[in-house]
Amino acid sequence: MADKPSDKSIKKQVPSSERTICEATRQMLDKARRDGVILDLDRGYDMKPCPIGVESACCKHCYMGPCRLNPRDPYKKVGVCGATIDTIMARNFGRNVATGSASHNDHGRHILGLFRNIVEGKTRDFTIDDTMKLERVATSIGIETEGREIYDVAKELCDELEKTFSNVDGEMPFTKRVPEATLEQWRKDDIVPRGAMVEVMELMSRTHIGCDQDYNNLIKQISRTALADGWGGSMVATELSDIMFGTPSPTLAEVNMGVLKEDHVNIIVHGHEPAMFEGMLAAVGDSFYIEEARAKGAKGINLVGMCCSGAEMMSRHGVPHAGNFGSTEAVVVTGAVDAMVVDIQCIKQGLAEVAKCYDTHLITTNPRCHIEGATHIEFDEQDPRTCTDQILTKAITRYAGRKHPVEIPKMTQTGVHGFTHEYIEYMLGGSFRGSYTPLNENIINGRIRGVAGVVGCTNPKVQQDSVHVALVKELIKNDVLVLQTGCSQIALAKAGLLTPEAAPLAGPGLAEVCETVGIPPVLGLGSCVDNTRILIAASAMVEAGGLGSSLADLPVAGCAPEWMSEKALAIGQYFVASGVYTIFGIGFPTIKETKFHDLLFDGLEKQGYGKWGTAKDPVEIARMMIAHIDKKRKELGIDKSRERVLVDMSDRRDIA
Ligand code: SF4
Ligand code: MSK
Repeated sequence: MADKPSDKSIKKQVPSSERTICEATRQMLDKARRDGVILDLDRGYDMKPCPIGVESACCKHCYMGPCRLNPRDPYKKVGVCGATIDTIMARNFGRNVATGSASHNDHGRHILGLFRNIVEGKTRDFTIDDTMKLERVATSIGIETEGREIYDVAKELCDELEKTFSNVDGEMPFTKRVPEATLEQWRKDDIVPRGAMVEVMELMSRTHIGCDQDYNNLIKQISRTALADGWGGSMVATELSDIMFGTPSPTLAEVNMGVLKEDHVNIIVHGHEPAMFEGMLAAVGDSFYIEEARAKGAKGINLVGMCCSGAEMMSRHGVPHAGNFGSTEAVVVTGAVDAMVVDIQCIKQGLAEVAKCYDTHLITTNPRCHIEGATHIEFDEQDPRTCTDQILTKAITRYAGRKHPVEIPKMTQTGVHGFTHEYIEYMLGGSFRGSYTPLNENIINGRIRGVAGVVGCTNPKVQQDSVHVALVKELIKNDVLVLQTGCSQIALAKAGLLTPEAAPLAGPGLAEVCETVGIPPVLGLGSCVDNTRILIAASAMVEAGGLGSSLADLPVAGCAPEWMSEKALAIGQYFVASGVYTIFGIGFPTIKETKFHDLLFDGLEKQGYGKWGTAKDPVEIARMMIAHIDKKRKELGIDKSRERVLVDMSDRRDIA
């Protein structure tokens, strides 16, 4: 029996099946309740958020306040300083975006630091894995590669990408990948990101009391800071991780809690940066520790991932995945987790309490993320084994002395993961004529209605995974090809939609393409930082021709139906500023019929950008996304082609 947490309790509880559609998580929630352990899924139901905060109608940017405005009559009152509801909402939104952008840029800067250490020969435990990708990325930002030594190119790439963070003027290196018409619009409005540090700094400065108090002006710096994430730090993180650890290609992987093994030492890695996980992957193959584990009665050491670094390692190496953000506390309740090892972002502090209840080692490894009550063993990329060896020793010792009965939900789903923008190009065009033209042609001829990015977190405000799954089913049924990342991808993988066998769930046109090419109707592209793969794929669609000249012309839409983080808001804003209609479920931190809300949900589109949308019901969200895709098809003059639905043999040959 688990040790009960001391004086914590919850007032309201509903049947576990109402908290999640993930059967494994539901089983563990029931067990936690029996064990007297409180999980986030119950805390989330019990918590009643402040209604003023939910609508972003409060300000605590100075201590003349905090000031609360009336969300039902937002123009009746202003803050002590005179700030209006539009200023207050814009500043709050701006600071959310600044934090999200800072998180991804901090991640990207750290990845760049590792890359520099490799280039300068300061670390021997990591290397350059994908030289072809290195050359491709270097070429994309104008670095000459012909006839040069690979480390010479890498050094120049490193110096160039450093500007992503340190530039104080000019344009970020990866903006060279933005379609010309989109980039011109950014130049016209003076929102091309310069360097991430200056963008975040300026946004924080402009949101100080008594500074930028016109939401129309603030939105420009908000967009610039968000673009510094998508076309900056996040893109650096994804591209350099591919270069160092290998560019993913489709691979079969197992998902869900059944990947844990009762007779093995189980180690879960959860977080966002791949370096520590790569270090663990190398260490668990060490015969010394395998023998140690066997000497303690285990059959071996089982390394699995969770959340986004799990999604990344699954895409790249096929490492099994135990579940998304909504299951990270629940998985500990199995009693089978000997160590949960974490790095940065989306790691609930509640894990410390749950881990204590089941004697699981919760181990923090990153100097930027300690957790009170966890053991900190710092991971040093120049000496990874000092950290990973201690983790292995602790996990093996915990296995040998397991005190709690083990109950592992016997559920796994096998799916195809590891799609990239490079692979989409290859799979549709073949190795000799790799191109996005076949994708565009299938959109133009109407077999594929459009493309949707469905991404983001899970949030205990709604039944875990339910909105993701219902939304994606509705989209593919209507011939919309779905690209996925992050915790959303794991939700759909658990629901069995990341297999080619899911093609019959798609509409007739999309199903034809999937069956001919041999792909699922839902393509998993990795972690939340890998949303940049969607940006690059969309840019390639513009370049391939026939679908307009800017990203805003494409028949595409995005959604984060169960979002919860500030990173999600930064991602949403970089998609909107790039030209994409982006819908958030759960709710949105603005008040309807205010000027700032109208700007985000309508005005930006009139200026030539994308726009925000919000709805809670998955079918309603799908309807909004499809209506937007159809609107773009009409503007492109390709709306008539969808009238042809029958596909004959010659059509089939054309699909591939
Ligand atoms: Fe109130 Fe203005 Fe201070 Fe905000 S900045 S807390 S609205 S006085
Ligand atoms: S981990 S930001 S819950 S996707 Fe990237 Fe998942 Fe959202 Fe965190």
